[in-house]
Amino acid sequence: MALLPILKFPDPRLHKVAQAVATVDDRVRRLVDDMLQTMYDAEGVGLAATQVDVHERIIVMDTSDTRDQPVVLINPELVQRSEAMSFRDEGCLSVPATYDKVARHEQVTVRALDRSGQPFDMQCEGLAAVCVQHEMDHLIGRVFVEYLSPLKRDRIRSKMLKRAREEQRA
Ligand code: GNR
Ligand code: NI
Repeated sequence: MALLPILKFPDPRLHKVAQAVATVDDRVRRLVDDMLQTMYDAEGVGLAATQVDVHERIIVMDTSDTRDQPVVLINPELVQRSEAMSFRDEGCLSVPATYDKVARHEQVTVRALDRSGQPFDMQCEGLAAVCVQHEMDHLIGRVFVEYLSPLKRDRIRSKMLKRAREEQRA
């Protein structure tokens, strides 16, 4: 297993659209394992392949308190969304130290392939529902800051570019 570097906003590669996985083979399983290790190491609740510069429809998540319930979603599709929406604070490993409220469907059902290539449905609510929608946005090149006002987004962009410059000098 390996830790993968996570792209940081405003990297243009975060806006690429991921392609469906054709076959769930050992290559995909190795990537999934590396993504899980990267997610746990970064203390995230989810990670989309886009964030590690792999533009395939793969998500890993773990919204358990005990951090021992990994979920793998390959070629995920939302098959149900509640009409009810709610605003919750979101953060993103690609936008460190930035949190703001985003409107999401309260409940969603996601259909995906697991790591053995078997299809399954998962009903989500609470943090898991927020996380699934956040990760599926990554797969279509969308970062949560795009839901914020242009003013906030530009402030975040400037803050991130400043941090990147400082890290380069350090
Ligand atoms: O770790 C994460 N926490 C989080 C909190 C609220 C809403 C969404 C998330 S996802 C984020 C990890 C990440 O960036 N996934 O793409
Ligand atoms: Ni994210």
